[in-house]
Formats: sequence, C-alpha cells, structure tokens
Amino acid sequence: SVALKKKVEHSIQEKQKVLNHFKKEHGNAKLGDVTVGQVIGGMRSMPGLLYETSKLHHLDGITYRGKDLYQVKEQSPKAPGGSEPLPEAALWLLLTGEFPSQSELQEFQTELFNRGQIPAEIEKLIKSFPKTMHPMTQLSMGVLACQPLSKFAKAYHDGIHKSKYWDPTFEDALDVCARVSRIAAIIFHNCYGDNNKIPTADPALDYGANFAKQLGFNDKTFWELMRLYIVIHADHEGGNVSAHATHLVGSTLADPYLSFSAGMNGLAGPLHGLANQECLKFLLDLQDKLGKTWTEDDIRQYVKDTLASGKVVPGYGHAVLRKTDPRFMCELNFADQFISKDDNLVNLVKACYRVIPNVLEATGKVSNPWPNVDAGSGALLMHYGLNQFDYYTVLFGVSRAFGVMAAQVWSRGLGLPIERPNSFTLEHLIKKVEHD
Ligand code: CMX
Repeated sequence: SVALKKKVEHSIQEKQKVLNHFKKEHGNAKLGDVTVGQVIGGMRSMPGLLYETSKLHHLDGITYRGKDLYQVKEQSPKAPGGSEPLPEAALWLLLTGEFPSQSELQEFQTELFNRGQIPAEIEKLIKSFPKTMHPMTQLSMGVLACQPLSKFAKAYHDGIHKSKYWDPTFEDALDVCARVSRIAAIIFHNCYGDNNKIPTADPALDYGANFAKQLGFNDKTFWELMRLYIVIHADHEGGNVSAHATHLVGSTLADPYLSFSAGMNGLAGPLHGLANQECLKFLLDLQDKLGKTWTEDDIRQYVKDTLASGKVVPGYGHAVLRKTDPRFMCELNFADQFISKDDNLVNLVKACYRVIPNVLEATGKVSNPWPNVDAGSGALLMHYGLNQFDYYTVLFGVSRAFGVMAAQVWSRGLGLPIERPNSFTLEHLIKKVEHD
C-alpha cells in the first residue's frame, strides 16, 4: 500500500532525527550495571536492544506501540460481524503506531492477498518435504525456499544506498507476512492431508479467515479464534528468542527471509514456541491418566510428580512476566464467550490455572508461577478440531512474522548496526572479577 509505505517512511525519518540527537546527547548515559549472574544467566533483564514495535511490562504484559492487548482488541478494526482484532490491522499498527482506516484496511487486505502468491516451482518444492519432517523444520525451510524472491537481497546486490535499506526490507517484510500463511497451509496438508487438495484462498476474506480456510476450517468462530491467535502471538518485544534471533541475523544485512527463518528455528525450541505443543501434551497426558473426572487434588499431585521427575510444567513461568499473561486471559475470555461450559479440556485449563501457581510457588525457585500464552492456546485449537499438536508452533510462527518483520523494517530504517556483544571464557570472567 502506497499509503502505508509513505506513513512508514515519514515516521522513520522523524524517528531517525530523534535517535541521532539522542545518541549524540546521551550516547554515554548508563542504563545499569551488568552482573556476572546476568552474563552466566542468559542475559536476563540486561538492557541491550533497541526494538521499536512492542514493549513488555512485567505486570501489564505486552504493548504494541503503547497499546496493551485489551486496547488492541477494543480499538482494532474487526471482520464484518466479528469481535476479534484483525491480524492485518495489527501489522499496520506495529509498523506505524496507528490502526488503518477502513479504506486503508481494505486496500491492504487486497495487497496482502496478492503478495501471498508463491511461484508454482517453490510450492512444488515445499510440497516435496517428507511428511515425517517436523512442521517447524518445514516452516523454516519453506521460508528459505522463498528467499530467492528477496527484494532486499537483490537491491543490496545492485548497490542500494544504506539510507534506503528499509525500503526493500519493507517490501520483503510484507511479502514474508503474506506468504508465511500459505507456506504454513501447505505444510499442514503435507503432514496431515493431501497437499494436492489445499482449499483455495479467497480474495474477499481477511488474512485470518483465509488462513483458517486454507487449513480446511470453515467454522466462522474458528476464523475469529485464528484472528485473535495471530494478533496476540505477533510480538513480545525484542529479547525473546524468536525476535532476537531474527533481529540478530538481520543485523548482518541478511535479508528478511534468512532472518525470519532463523527466528523460526529458535521458536521451535521447547522452552519457547514449542511449549504450546508440550503444554497440550501435558494436558492430554493428564486426562489420559486421570480420565475426565479429575479433581483439583489429582492435578496438584500430577504437577508435583512432573516436577519431581525433573521436568518443567509447560505453559507456566516466564522470563519477564510476573503475573498471568494477558495473552492467556484473552484466550480464557474467548473460551468464556464462545466455548460451551462442558468442554472437559478447556475446564482442565481453568482448573490448572487455579492449582498450578501455588504448586510452583511452593518450590521457592520459580520466578513467575503464572500461566503464559501457551497454557490455553492448545485447548482452544483442540476444541475446533485442530488436534495436530505438533503443528501448533507453526501457527505461532505465522503470527510471529507480523511482529519480527515489522521490527526489521524499523531496524533497517534506523540504521542499526551489526550486533557484536562481548563474551568471556569462565577463566577470563573469574580473573576480571578478582582483579576489579
Ligand atoms: N515448571 C517447572 N520449573 C520451572 C518453571 C515451570 N513452568 N518455570 C521456571 N522453572 C524453574 C526453572 O527451570 C529454574 O530451575 P533451575 O534453577 O533448577 O534451573 C527456576 O525455576 C528459575 O527459573 P525462572 O527464573 O523462573 O525462569 P526462566 O526465566 O529461567 O525461564 C521459562 C523462563 C519460560 C523458560 C520457564 O519458566 C519454563 O521453562 N517454563 C515452561 C516452558 C514454557 O511454558 N515456555 C513458554 C514461554 C512462553 C514464550 O515462549 O513466550
């Protein structure tokens, strides 16, 4: 959309002025001290990244351009007759700080639909991935298969001036967001169906509905869930593994396809995006073991046994959050609005929420005993029949594209340099601390 590109260009130019002035005036200002514990402990809470699209607050949760998820949900344009926010409106918000007008939105939806087309030979390549390959591996490879289409890589090769890097990054970022749902739909049918019979996308539908339709789901409430799901998983500031991996690889001027694929490899880890798959498995194992007549005491004992066997309780805890994840609350609210009160799995999610935080708190070591986004998403997807749970992280990946790709446009727009923090061997670290 010409309007969107103009808006992004204008706000980047304005922000560049602020950044340059700030860097000149305050480049040496201190943001805090780095402790040995942080160096050894995964850089937890260490300031180290400029990331424009979203900011996480340890109690309020994620804000997209200053708006918390409840505000996003309330203020976002919706599908006709719908109540959930639209992913393409969230992408516009992440890129510009504002929601699009109705006419801007319609034009943008058409544009994303057109950008989503994948050349036949690349579709054929993605369709040739083996059924048994994990869907996340297929996602990462599917994105890489589209890399030859990168406009940034071509522009860089042709000698583009560095002040213009953001422009082909913007083009690629929108293409990646548009294409990733098509790649994901192909993967779904590669793994669980017939990839010669993928339902066609409909230009009259919005992004979330079209994605659900291509997966083979025609229930309009599921389309609403997909819209909500994509919006709430899109961005979680810059330090989480998928965002940081995308940002890090992008800082080398690797194009958005290469960087996003790297981010997806990080999302595939069980402590990050794969936790939603693990979480559903946890709930189903619990149901298997206890039947559908479980009690809260049963859950308590099951969680204690899990901890005693040296495993984490998936869907609980967070590196930054210190309260129930608002994304989980959005899922619960959706369940209350749309899902009948006799869904045993959804009721189990709610019972776990009543029981698990106390058990985790009692260990005395878990910094955040509250549920994160993954604690609820699987049960909602199961309700609508999406029960291929090794696919769930792919859904997360489709959504995460919106945040990390919008952020990459801004990183190139602000001319952020290649990342290169300092590392130590343990011996160097010990020497340094003992000498100081
Ligand atoms: N179950 C059991 N133990 C847990 C736990 C959980 N859900 N969450 C934290 N702990 C443990 C840690 O393993 C750690 O134990 P050790 O000291 O023995 O190594 C201790 O509590 C302290 O960890 P922490 O400071 O609370 O948590 P971290 O910041 O190190 O890790 C996270 C955060 C998310 C990896 C961790 O809470 C976890 O493993 N949760 C389960 C997996 C999960 O739900 N991941 C999804 C996160 C959401 C996202 O990716 O956005």
